[in-house]
Amino acid sequence: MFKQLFGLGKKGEESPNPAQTPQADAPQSAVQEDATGGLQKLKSAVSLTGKALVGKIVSLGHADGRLTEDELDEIEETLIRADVGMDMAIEMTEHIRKNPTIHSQDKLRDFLRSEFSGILANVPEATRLKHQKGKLNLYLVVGVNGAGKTTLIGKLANRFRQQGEKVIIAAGDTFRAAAEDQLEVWAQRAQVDLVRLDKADSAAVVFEAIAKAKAEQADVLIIDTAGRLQNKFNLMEELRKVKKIIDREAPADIVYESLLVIDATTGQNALRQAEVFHEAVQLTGVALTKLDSSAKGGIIFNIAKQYHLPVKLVGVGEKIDDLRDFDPHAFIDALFEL
Ligand SMILES: Nc1nc2c(ncn2[C@@H]2O[C@H](COP(=O)(O)OP(=O)(O)OP(=O)(O)O)[C@@H](O)[C@H]2O)c(=O)[nH]1
Ligand SMILES: [Mg+2]
Repeated sequence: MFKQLFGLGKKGEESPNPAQTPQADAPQSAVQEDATGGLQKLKSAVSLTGKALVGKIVSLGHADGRLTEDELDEIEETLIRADVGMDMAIEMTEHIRKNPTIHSQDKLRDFLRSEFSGILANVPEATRLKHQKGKLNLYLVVGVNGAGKTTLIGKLANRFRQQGEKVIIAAGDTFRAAAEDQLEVWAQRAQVDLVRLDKADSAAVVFEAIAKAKAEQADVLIIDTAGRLQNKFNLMEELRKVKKIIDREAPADIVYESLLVIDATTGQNALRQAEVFHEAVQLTGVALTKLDSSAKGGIIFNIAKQYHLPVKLVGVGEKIDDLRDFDPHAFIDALFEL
């Protein structure tokens, strides 16, 4: 089911030259292949989780004989710490406890690999970010403050612009004074158009942005939103309004995604927000950021198992090229490559 490899953006430093022209022969798909530098970056991002999760558990395996109760407890704790979720941690440890034939290092590794692969294979939707040439591709980006929304938008905008697409980003976070300026910096870096309206609410910004996207036949519109308002109720009300404007104003045949941005370093806590956001905007997927600085990448299994939401994008650094499409196989390979 999951055939594609991580689609890798071009590897390199942030573009130092804003006047750089887009590559005329860039691939048309949302996914770019680059099997060298890009994959290396992913591997090093996943390696923190790999060592803390797979490395730790496998190291407890025995050449012969059974795991002790203390060692089994340590396996359970390791799974919990990596944020795979309490239920999964208990279930997996129980399975290991009952099956002494898998208490060797090799067998433990095989068991973990097949469990983790199975969980990701069960996510119902394809993991690839939806994208279609010739249509308006609209991405609404939501998540708690500091999760990495604005950065993700900059990276994504840059990727599509490099592929020769017309991209507009909309400063829908009108609550925090500096938010629009921050998005403006990203618009310049990515060399894309920005819609910002000072002293307006986000629904008005989104209205304007959709009107511009239609008038200019844009290929991509990405909408930034606030991570915090006066309170959670107001935030969700605002997001609902934004969603209503999209439903009303966008062309009927748009390609649409509502992406929840989750900070991999805060793991489990951020995940609890998923339901609230889902209720407001009907999420279609997750972008997991800061994988490069987290040993809690096990959250990916938790998201898949509990929320049945596909992880579509992974942030592996702060730079403009540090974005990867999520591919379960490549993620598992990286996780087990120690
Ligand atoms: N290491 C690392 N840092 C990241 C990544 N993505 C974002 N960041 C950093 O996380 C911090 C917060 O990112 P923002 O994009 O401002 O987050 P936000 O969700 O827009 O925050 P609010 O606007 O406050 O709601 C910044 O310092 C980013 O550089 C990533 O993939 N890896
Ligand atoms: Mg922001």
